Amino acid sequence: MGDKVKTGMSADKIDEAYEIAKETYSRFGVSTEKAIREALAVPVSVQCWQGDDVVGFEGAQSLSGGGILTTGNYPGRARNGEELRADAEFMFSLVPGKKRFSLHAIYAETGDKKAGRDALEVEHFAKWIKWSKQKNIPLDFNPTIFAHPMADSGYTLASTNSTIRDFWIRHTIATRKIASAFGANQGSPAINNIWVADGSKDIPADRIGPRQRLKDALDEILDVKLPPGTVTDTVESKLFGIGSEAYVVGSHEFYMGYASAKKIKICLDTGHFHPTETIADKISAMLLFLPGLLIHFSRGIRWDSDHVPTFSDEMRDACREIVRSGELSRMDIALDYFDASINRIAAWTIGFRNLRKALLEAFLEPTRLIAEAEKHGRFHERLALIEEAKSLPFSAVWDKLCLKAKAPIGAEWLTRINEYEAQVLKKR
Ligand code: RNT
Ligand code: ZN
Repeated sequence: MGDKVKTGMSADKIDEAYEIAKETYSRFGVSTEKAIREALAVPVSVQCWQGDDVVGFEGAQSLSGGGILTTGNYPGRARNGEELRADAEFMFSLVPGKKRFSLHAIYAETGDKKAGRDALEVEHFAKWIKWSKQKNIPLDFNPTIFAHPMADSGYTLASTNSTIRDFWIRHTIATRKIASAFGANQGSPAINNIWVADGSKDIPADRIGPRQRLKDALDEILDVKLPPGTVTDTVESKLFGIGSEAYVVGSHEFYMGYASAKKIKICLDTGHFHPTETIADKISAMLLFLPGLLIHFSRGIRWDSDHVPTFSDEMRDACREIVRSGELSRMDIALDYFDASINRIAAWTIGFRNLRKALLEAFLEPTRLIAEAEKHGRFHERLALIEEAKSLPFSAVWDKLCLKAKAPIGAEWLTRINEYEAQVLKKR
């Protein structure tokens, strides 16, 4: 590494800057104390798959299929449960606020015996459950309906082949049961997020048939009754994937209809829409018709490329809408990306810290004053306040949040990453 980032700003200095910021915000009617408390309390579910490039523990060497792709071969990929848990634990020490951890079915640890995806049981996740208890980090879950011979045709739950369709129905029911066991164990429901890559590379003749089959399969899966309050079912739409450029069965409109009819939550992934389409404005519209939303924060560059999300207008707008809606309790916030070309723990940390920052910024917005101006038709005031808010001393409050949460201040965490890289990752 070249010049080191100067670290170790003293707590005194942070407090000094914070006191000034606190006063500035209070002139806009905002309590920084409350904003810090609220921002830290929002659980952020971290995707385990950034740690190993979505490979999993079934013996695969790389991710294949499903219309998603990791590129890069930065050294240090976690190769088993022990390494992935150790890396995640280290990452958790670098990021402030409440955490959850999201697993995929391919992260089952079945020991010497192989278990088919349709035969997975909660015992295959015993190590994860034990770890989650020890660390007090609740788990979320995902069926893995890709990277498998039964997914090679490009169709799974929407397949015309009933052997294939039934296999994935059994798999997804199994994952709901596992998620439900997580939920019963941890005192908060575990999400089971259903995403299927089904679709067609080129223009299909039949668009409605696969959608009918997907609907029927989902009904079969979701009609299995599980103990109430243990699992949150979500369905994730997509616009296109690699190999499904022309048609995706589980499109936004499909799931919008399905989820509102079925009264389940939808997952909005920021990378799953047209390149200029963002999700912020969808939140309030969808909340009126659905029990809630799961957000996957990702970053597409030109396509759904799953880069590390930056502290972008897109992310900040979405967080503002999440907070402004006053419906946080109906929302689940998660990260979903996988970059194999950079230090994976840094990738996790950057995305997480950005998201926590954007949440803090949303809680710090002088929303009351802005809404007041709007109510009275004083739109120049509304615009002026929105613009003023952008240059309030946000970073002083962010530093204070990190201090409170005992997370590294500023870029201090980079030094720790470099040490971990030298001591652990490079030796793999
Ligand atoms: C893929 C979806 C999905 C996956 C994970 C690995 O485009 O976003 O959420 O990223 O299931
Ligand atoms: Zn996603």
